[in-house]
Amino acid sequence: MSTQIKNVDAIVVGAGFGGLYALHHLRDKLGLSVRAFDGAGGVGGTWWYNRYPGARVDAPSSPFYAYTFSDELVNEWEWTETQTAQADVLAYLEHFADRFDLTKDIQFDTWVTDARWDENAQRWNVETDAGEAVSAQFLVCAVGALFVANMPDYPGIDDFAGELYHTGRWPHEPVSFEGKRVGVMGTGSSGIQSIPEIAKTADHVTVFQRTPQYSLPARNRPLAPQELASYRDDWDTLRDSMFKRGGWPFEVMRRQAADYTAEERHAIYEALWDEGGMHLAINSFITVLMDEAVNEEVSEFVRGKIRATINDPETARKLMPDYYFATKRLILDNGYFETYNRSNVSLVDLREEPIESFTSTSVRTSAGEHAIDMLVLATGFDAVTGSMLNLNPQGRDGVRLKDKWESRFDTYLGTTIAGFPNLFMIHGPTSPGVLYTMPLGGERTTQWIAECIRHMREHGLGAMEATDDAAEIWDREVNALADKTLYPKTNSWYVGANIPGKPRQFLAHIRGSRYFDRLTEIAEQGFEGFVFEARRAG
Ligand code: N01
Repeated sequence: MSTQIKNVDAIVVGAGFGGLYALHHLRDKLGLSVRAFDGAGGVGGTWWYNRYPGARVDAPSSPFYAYTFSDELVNEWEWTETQTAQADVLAYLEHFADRFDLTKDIQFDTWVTDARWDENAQRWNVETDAGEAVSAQFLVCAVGALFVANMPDYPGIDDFAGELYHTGRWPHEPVSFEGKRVGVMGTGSSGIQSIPEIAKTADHVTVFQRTPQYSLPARNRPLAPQELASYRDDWDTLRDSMFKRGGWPFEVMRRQAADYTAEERHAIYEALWDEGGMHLAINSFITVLMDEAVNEEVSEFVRGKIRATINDPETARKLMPDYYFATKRLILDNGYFETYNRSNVSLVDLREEPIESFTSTSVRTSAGEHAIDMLVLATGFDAVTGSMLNLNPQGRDGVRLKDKWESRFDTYLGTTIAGFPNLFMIHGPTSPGVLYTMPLGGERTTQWIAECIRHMREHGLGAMEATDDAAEIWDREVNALADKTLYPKTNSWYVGANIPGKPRQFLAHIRGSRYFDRLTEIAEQGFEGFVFEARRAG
């Protein structure tokens, strides 16, 4: 057990994009003493774990899926592709940690096992699985929105004796598919990115699909040096646009579908499809995520593209998505649908042929037995809330987060929780988190947290806490925004529908730029919605 308590100003949990920046900013810009912990063996967070074949940023990335605050960093890092591969993102984060001398303040391979608020001392007491005790005035949770693996619970799955991997916990050693019959369960981003890669060398791939997906062509390509140079030359303007436009610098078309003929609309969809990336979703028509008829037209356009790609009509039928286009997290692929034309790939539709059990060598469905040597679970995560609940901090009056969040994930501004003073979350529930550019979101959230801390220090304050009223109003506001869209109507991880028993709640703020303006206003106007306690002596 721990013997000596180490005191620092702030503890950061997590060393991914958010945690690394928090450590840098709070330590080097605000002058705090900071200790960071991560259960992984190195920096990177999600990029340390998700090293499955084909893993790439599932958004238009280079050079925008990166930190924006340092011109030097922007100018010195050579991005090579438009859709950055996992190894390159990880190398970038390792470079970032070296460049800003961060690793000396991070303890890797260390899990925070407990975090308790001490009301008298106005501090967080943290314990780790290394037997240490650390105390800090501030606890910054950068624990990752997509971290806690969702492991399916089919009868007999533990009896499966072949190789078993989850894409979100991929081994660091090479995994060979050669000569193997591989089952892949799950067709979200991880499944759709990995299936074409696995199929290149596996003897056979059987895809177990529960929900067919809309996936758009990523059109990944090398990033020409002159293209990167032009981004750098124009960096100030681009960064400004990222701030104004939901995290990406691209101009969004604000056109209405009704102003165009059916033929013109179709030509628009074709052009956006050819352009690739997320353009069809964000640049077709302004109401695509609100108007069922517009959404259905785009949905049908994508279904047509899938039909035209797949040779076997029966496979094409099983691949037809039937939820509102873009209301699950959009997927960008590199040859996913084409992969079904290979002779070594077959598709099992779990809605027609549910899984009944596993044996040591096979998956048994209602229609028969599928022999496999390896099972790849691309079944996703207990998203947005899972890792905070894992940490399960204990706030005021001994209340644990698991109890506080039993039926609703209430926060104030997605960064703080009533009853948990001086605790801040990066990408918490009801922040724009997963709908925004995550590195930039992490930067802006951290800068706001730093403003809170600066304010407290300047005014001799010991504790800052959201009020219940503010949290309630915030919850209503975030929901009202989401309810104007089709998002909440779809069963997705955005609403927690992928985890049996999880309370249904839309977990993201859908207007990133408005959200960050609001954070700024709240700081400028004296932190409305928070109560402060004076700093106690001692
Ligand atoms: O997980 P998902 P993911 N039986 O939840 C199915 C980010 N990401 O890891 O749709 C059978 O999207 C489930 O079916 P259904 C990105 O934001 C980023 O792919 O729930 N199937 C679905 O098909 C992404 O959105 C990057 O019906 C089961 C799949 O498994 C998020 O992470 C890369 C099942 C899970 O899809 C999550 O993506 C990858 C069961 N019991 C991911 N349970 C990069 O940027 C679940 N499924 C690198």
